[in-house]
Amino acid sequence: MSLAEDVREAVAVIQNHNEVTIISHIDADGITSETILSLALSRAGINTRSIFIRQLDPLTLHAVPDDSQLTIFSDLGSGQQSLIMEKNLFPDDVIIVDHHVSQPADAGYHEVNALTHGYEKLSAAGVAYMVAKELDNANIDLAKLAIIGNVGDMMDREDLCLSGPAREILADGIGYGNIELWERDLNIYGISTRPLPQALAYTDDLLIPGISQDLPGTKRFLQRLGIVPDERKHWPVWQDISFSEKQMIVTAIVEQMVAAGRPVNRLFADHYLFLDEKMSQSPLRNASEYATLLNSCGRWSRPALGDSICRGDRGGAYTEAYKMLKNHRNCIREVLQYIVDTGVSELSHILYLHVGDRFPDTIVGIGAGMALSRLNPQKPILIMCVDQMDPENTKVSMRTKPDVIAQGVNLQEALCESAAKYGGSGGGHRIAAGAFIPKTAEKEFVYEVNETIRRQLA
Ligand SMILES: [Mn+2]
Repeated sequence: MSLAEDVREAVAVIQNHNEVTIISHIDADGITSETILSLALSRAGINTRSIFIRQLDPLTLHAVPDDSQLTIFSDLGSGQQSLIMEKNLFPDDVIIVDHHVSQPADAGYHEVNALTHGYEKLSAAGVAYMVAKELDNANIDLAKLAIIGNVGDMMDREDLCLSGPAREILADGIGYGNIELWERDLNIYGISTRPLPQALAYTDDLLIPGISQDLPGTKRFLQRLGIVPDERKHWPVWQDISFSEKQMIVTAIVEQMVAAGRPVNRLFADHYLFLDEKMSQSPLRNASEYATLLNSCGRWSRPALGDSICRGDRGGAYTEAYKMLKNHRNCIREVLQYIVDTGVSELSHILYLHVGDRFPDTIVGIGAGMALSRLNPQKPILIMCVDQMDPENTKVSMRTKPDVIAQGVNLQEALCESAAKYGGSGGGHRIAAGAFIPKTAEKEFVYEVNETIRRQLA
């Protein structure tokens, strides 16, 4: 069966039910998946309730109800089908909407999984959107949320644009009129709210001589081009400067890169802007900052707040989510600074560090990903921290760069294989993955992962 056929089958099952429970993941992709599904279903007259979980495992299984007529798992579930079987749900009462590696069980649940069909660049929100659109074509207003989910899961990072089915969803949103595509614009993060010097200096995808990781240098660079802070000492943001100013900056950057013999292939990326959001200083104005705001809600145990934002609450929920975002950014900065200051240990094929219980385990991986550009981006980074749910366990996060993936590295496989050897479990994606292992296995585990990465590169 094709992905479209799986979508149609799922919709037929949904239409046989009038009560649905949606179990979804707490990150931006999980939150947007949940909002897309619950809005589309309620528009079709189906009652829904939603439950967010950090991951589906024996500890969270109790959150899955036994009484519901239909349970939809979104952005999780594909890899936990034998676990779901413990709930003794009827196969026709379970739908899995996911994009993680699938481990089908005998139960024969209805599974709609992008990855199973070879679409590596389509997240769960994209699959959820396909289900919503199949339910009713009028749901194309939800394409915006699907784009946020895809960007949140970094589906655009390797190619620096969305591709495949995600690109078709983008076309729906542009056609509907709430999305604007800025094609091949400068590849920086924070185009709506981040002061330009910070956006240029701290985008970790770029290595611009005299600019990257050099804030004073970046300010001098901008000043030389006549771009200066206003009378209140506020620097402009990328989205607000004029086209000619952008051209001037890009030309100067290209010149500096070429002079230094650096490749310019990662200098340009697509940006997705939302025309129905406030124009000035709103993190909801573009997809990647919107995704960060949702992640901050989820990572700090308020995923339902993110859902309210996705449903359009720009009052109390927004004020609160904005505070979460500020706090989230500060904490990630602390993790990043700690990793850079402390330094990492280096093995033949990975970098690693244990940060203890200094930081919430939900943001350590994000900080690690950002620290990578300031360390040795040629080697994947492995960060360990205490599992806050169970201090006898260690949470492991790994991050790497697209060019390392291109050489054959797969962090999801490396962590799953290695964790299984010590009675732990892992999951995630080739470029970013996580695992839980017994604390006692830490030392051996790090060497095991290093070996696995070495084999992958061989
Ligand atoms: Mn996802």
